[in-house]
Amino acid sequence: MRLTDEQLSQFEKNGFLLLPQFAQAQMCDTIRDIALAHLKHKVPPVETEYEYEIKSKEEREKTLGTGVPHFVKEVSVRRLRQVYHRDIVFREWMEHERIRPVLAQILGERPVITIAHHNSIMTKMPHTSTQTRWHQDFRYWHFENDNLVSVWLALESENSQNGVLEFIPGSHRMQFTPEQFDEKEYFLEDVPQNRALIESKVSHPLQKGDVVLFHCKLLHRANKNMTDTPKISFVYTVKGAGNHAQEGTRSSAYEEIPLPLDTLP
Ligand SMILES: O=C(O)CCC(=O)C(=O)O
Repeated sequence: MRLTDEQLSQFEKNGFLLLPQFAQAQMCDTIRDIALAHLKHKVPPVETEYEYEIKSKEEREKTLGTGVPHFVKEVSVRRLRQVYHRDIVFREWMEHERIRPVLAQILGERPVITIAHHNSIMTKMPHTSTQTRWHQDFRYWHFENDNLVSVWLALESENSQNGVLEFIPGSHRMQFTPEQFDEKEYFLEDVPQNRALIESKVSHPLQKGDVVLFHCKLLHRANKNMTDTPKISFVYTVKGAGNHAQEGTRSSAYEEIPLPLDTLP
């Protein structure tokens, strides 16, 4: 598949692009079944609600990806990390021939999967999940430039009740000051200039098989899950091949997987 010029302009302008009914339902069901088994057994590496909500940014960077922390049995898993190596079904989706040309077009160069960051099954569990506050993924990552895009795949319905993603269109191209963020790099909701911007937020309910591409600087958030059913999604990030991770940072600490370049972007 190739994106139209209009779709590329939409991504450039808004910082995200919805691709309805992009992935086959059967593949989504298989991914979900495998993910549920890994979640049930808390197969490491995982991120827990505890790590996400309580710990400081520095503490979180230290524990992520190192295995199961001692407290993990009692707390809810928020995400399964490093899913590329967990199962061939996960790998096949990330390398799928339908998505590869789209990613090359969006990035304008050869796409490379980063294992260091979003390479995850993301959950919102009933009763235990928390909201994800407004943030830009790029603030937590360390790359030479911002040519990175995340690929979100809905494995079932996602809506305002179970924590669908919300975006601030165009925020990936805006300049912000440090005062607009708290010490954990969340975009403050009680600063007047932020409040005005947050009013422009949008969200699109998703169905199984829908894909959302979003830029690494786009401000986004998600509510907690207020239903009785887990919400499970797949998210992974690709970068342009010419965009290198900074040495000595977590972004450079994991393998990268270049995708085949089928046609010139
Ligand atoms: O909690 C969610 O579903 C949103 C995930 C997210 O924003 C992120 O992982 O960057």
